[in-house]
Amino acid sequence: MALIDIQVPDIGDFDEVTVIELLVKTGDTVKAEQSLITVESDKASMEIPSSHAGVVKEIKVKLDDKVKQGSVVLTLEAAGADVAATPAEAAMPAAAPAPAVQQVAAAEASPVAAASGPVEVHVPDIGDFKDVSVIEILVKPGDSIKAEQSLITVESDKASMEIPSSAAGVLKELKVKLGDIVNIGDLLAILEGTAAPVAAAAAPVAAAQPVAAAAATAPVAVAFAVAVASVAAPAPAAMPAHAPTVAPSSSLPHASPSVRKFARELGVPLAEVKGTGYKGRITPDDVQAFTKAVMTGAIRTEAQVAKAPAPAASGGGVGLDLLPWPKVDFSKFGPVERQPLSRIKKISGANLHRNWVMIPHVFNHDDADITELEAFRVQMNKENEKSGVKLTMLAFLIKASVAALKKFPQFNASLDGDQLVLKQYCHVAFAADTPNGLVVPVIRDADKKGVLQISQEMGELAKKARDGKLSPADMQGACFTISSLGGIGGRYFTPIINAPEVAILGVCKSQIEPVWDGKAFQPRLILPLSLSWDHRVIDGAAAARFNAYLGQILADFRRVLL
Ligand code: CAO
Repeated sequence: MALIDIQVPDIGDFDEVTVIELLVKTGDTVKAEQSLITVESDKASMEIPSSHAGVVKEIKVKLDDKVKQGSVVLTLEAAGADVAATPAEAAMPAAAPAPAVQQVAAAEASPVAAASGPVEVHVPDIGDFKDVSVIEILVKPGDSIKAEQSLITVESDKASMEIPSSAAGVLKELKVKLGDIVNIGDLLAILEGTAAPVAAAAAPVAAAQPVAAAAATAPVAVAFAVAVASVAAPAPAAMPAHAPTVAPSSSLPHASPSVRKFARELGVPLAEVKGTGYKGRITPDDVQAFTKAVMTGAIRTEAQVAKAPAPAASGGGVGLDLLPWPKVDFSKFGPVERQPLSRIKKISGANLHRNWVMIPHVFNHDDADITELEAFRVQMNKENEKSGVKLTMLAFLIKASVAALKKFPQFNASLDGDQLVLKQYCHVAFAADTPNGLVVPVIRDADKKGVLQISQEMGELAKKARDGKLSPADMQGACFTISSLGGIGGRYFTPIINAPEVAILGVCKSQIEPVWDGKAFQPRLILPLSLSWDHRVIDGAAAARFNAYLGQILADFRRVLL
């Protein structure tokens, strides 16, 4: 093991850059090429990689330090073989002279550049970098552009940089879009030139002028960004030979290239992320926290807000315009334990939430007299005790619902845009409570099955549900759902419609109640029914008729035959 100093390699034209992020800490094991710190100038940020693999012994820089080529970043305890193979000095070669010409973007040398007509702006020399992607567009057609104003941001895997305009004028046309891959000389934009290109750009820099010389006369902020990422490569030429102007304030959020990449992979709009890092820089944790907040609905991205209808409070529409979800540290009030939601709960929760928010639910409550039906069920179960199949009240309810669905076809339907899809089949689902959450298996073609067969299939499906063995096919295609809490208790409740169905029947515990028969109160077994229905499809009168009909069938099942 040998201790070696990892130094800042050639960073092009830059004298000094600021350390804005420490990406490793003492004791960390780093790989060769792993980024150690992020440095930043006014127009670019880049990560400084390690030239060796090893363990970080001591970090020699801190946030806000100014560093330049040769500054020691940290001391590394490197493996012997690594040291021998790539001595520190060799791994980060000093700046080689610029490999070739200090190139000027094609248009800058072109005669049109000085005219007041259209001016082409090309990607200037971006050093050794090829195929960098456009990650931000900073201007739009119609904008008045100053010379040197940044037009786009491009990014390689370790550096991001802004590409400035070589001329002033009004932006007529942008020739690149987000995600495009660009290289030196590519046409970026067309300006309606109102002024000559900046002086330095107008005069092409002499061929074979070394970077150092160019830097002395025309340092460009982005130059260093491309210089360091490639350890083995010779130092690249500087960026465009524009004379330096006061850098326009960048609208770019402060984040290192790796954080930008991370955000892009997740689709996070960095401009909306609040940075908690040093001087407001966006850290990977900030991106993660933002993603979590959007996913939990605590915040909405600007794009989501733009898509949503105007908030009701502003009188413009019906957007929910909700407050963020309260963030409470419950442990302040007493001990707590956190449990992750089960997969089923997460999936069903998201579906229930959508259905609750998107469907205008209305609820009808009614009672069915099931005195005779229950007596029949109990009698049948006694007679068929040995068959192994128990007739359940829920199976009768499914059969009764089928009859009601046939009589009121708009209940056996789904909305598809502005069309109602009326189904000619009749699959009925039932909610089943399982240790992992609620699932909704389906009895297919319930209209073609007897109550006994429905009972048997329900038993099998309920067991599969409890064992977590339901297949997606077991839970698809339902026309109508029944949620029975009858075995548990309660009077009425308001179940959430299982979209894209248009109604759901909730059933609670039956009990003996005194019912007036015109002469006296009679003890009758009364089953409470709760029907939730989608008011976009069903009217209140139809819902009341559906419930009443259901009640009649349950009171006298012979009606099913009619
Ligand atoms: N009133 C009174 N008692 C009832 C009843 C009712 N409406 N329905 C069932 N029961 C009684 C039965 O008679 C049976 O009693 P015994 O054990 O004494 O015979 C007991 O409750 C269990 O009934 P069951 O075996 O017929 O089961 P079930 O059909 O009621 O329920 C299933 C099956 C899978 C639906 C149930 O296990 C379940 O998961 N229910 C919860 C559904 C749920 O969570 N819904 C809420 C979703 S939110 O929309």
